[in-house]
Amino acid sequence: MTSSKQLNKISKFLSFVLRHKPEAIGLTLDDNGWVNIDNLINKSNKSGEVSSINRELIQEVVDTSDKKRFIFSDDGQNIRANQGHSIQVDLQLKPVTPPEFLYHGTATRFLESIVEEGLKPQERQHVHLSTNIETATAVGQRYGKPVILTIKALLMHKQGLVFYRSENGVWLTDNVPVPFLQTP
Ligand code: HQG
Repeated sequence: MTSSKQLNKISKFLSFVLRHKPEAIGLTLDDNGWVNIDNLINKSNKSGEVSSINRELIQEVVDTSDKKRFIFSDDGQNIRANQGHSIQVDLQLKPVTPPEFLYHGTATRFLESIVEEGLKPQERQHVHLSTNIETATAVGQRYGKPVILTIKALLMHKQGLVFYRSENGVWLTDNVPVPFLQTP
């Protein structure tokens, strides 16, 4: 068994490469965010950023990922991140109707700006929202004292704003204008 610390390190490395900077190890993602697994393994091992990655380890990371961050293609040859990209990829997600409310966890220090300009995707392709407050709290905690914003998602949808849900259940939208935000 690989230690959870080791798996976490590989997971973070895969997030970095598959969401943000494939070129850091000489990789290119295809238009839909996929990369060939053998190529990923070769380039990762040459990079010296992680020690001896192999298919079994990647499988273990995928299987144990609490948020199901990665997915294999049907033929098992390729892998991609399910969401969270800062680089331009087309995940071919279909618009879906959201529940009445969704949640976004952020840090209190961002609130002033958020209530003025709404939620923006910042470096990523979308604003990330969740159906549950626990997940939102954990996300917000990464940046400081967490605060949970309630998003009037169904109302946004009714007014023509589009929502997607990633393979791993994260809700995505382009931005959340101020009128649809509720602070605690
Ligand atoms: C904030 C995790 C000031 C926003 C989670 C957030 C997620 C503003 C930060 C995924 C703002 C961006 C994404 C505005 C937004 N003014 N601050 N107008 N609009 N912000 O990391 O949502 O564990 O890009 O509130 O599960 O925190 O990494 O987004 O605090 O799905 O797999 O700007 O990351 O997944 O931060 O997290 P991020 P996020 P993983």
